[in-house]
Amino acid sequence: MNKFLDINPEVATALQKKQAVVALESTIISHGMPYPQNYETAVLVEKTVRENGAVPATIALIDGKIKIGLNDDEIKLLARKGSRVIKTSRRDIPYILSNKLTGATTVSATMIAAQLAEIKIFATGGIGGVHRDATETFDISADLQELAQTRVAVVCAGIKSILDPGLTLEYLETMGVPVLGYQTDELPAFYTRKSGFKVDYRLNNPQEIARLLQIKWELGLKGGVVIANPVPEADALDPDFMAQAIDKAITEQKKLGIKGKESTPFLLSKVKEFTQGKSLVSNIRLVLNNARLAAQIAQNM
Ligand code: PSU
Ligand code: MN
Repeated sequence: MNKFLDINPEVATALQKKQAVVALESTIISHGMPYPQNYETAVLVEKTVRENGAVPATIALIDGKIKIGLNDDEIKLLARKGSRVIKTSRRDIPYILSNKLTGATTVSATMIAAQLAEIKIFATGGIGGVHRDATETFDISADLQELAQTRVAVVCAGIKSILDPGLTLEYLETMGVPVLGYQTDELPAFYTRKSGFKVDYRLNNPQEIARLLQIKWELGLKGGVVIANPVPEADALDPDFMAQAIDKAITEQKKLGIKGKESTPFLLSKVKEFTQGKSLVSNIRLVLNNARLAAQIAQNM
């Protein structure tokens, strides 16, 4: 085992016995939601994974180790510290580990950790992507490069419209990353079930998804797969209402000159503010929905 990994006993046993394990990220806890909803959600997500027959493994960098499976105190610490914890993507990992800092893993860093631990399925809310105006700003999430090279499937609620879904799909196509729709032909847009873009393929059950993943990796094709799971109908928000909130958030971001790794957390918190917290409720529900599907896929691997 990699000497920087610290896998908790429950997860280690499940992996040895080839039981279902679902990786979970921690930037969604520290930077994606406010306290205490972030803590409550992290706990509920783990519970949902368990109820659906898999072992949850929330991942973070703590004391010079990549921790696979956090305990309650560790989750609470990330939740309370929020953005004072370091948002950790691929490029940040060596620095955080060498200085024994606390790092919350984004999709890219969580995928790296999951692959090291041989966990194949990962559930989150939203992945990073190509931002609007990326042709000027070059703001393309490291998550996309990770999906191109790391063998982990990511269950998410599609491409958030703080991003440019069309450009994100083009990028993923270039990088050879399949975008699958779970029981949908249309790419969902996180808070809403529709984006105006098609997924590459529609798959209707967890068994079919597991089979596709096995074939991809048995062939030796590197890289991941995006599994886009639409927010449940009852938790979806009105598209026009969301579009207005997102446009307002992006205008504010530009005005304040917010760039780099601060962009996504800033936009998420502004969207929450401009929707009077409605986006947060929807966000929590869709994450739970993704945890359920990820556990079902993991059981069929
Ligand atoms: N989208 C969300 N919530 C989040 C994130 C994205 O709805 O918490 C986080 C994830 O950790 C994702 C990261 O990997 O933001 C992407 O950041 P960036 O755009 O800076 O690559
Ligand atoms: Mn970025």
